Amino acid sequence: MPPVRARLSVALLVSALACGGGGGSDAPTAPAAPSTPSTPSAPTLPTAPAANEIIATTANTFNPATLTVARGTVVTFTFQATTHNVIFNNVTGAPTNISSTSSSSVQRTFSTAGTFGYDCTLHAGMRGSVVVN
Ligand SMILES: [Cu+2]
Repeated sequence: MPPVRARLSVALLVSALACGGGGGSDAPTAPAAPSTPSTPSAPTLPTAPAANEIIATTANTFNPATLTVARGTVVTFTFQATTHNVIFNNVTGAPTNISSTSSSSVQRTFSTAGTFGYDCTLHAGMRGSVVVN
């Protein structure tokens, strides 16, 4: 418990500050308007792929470009709003191609070990691969 004098000093200091250092006007200042919290907009891009998911993006890329999975894994190809297809290289064990689609998800099972490259034939250079161990 501090001595009474100490507490009194604090009280005097507070009142000195409250009167604004010997100022004149007592005009009340308008309180600051409460800031309106901005509502964060849900990001649409880029969307991080889930495990065993490849996203065909509106930026004409496959994300991830290379996905490595264990044999027997079901991979989900998720197509954003842009139309893409998935045409696998002609390699034994490659899954069935995915014809042009958008705003949907298509699953393919990779049952054979190997590297399975694929292209979207609608967009030059849009390609990826699935490495199956
Ligand atoms: Cu494409």
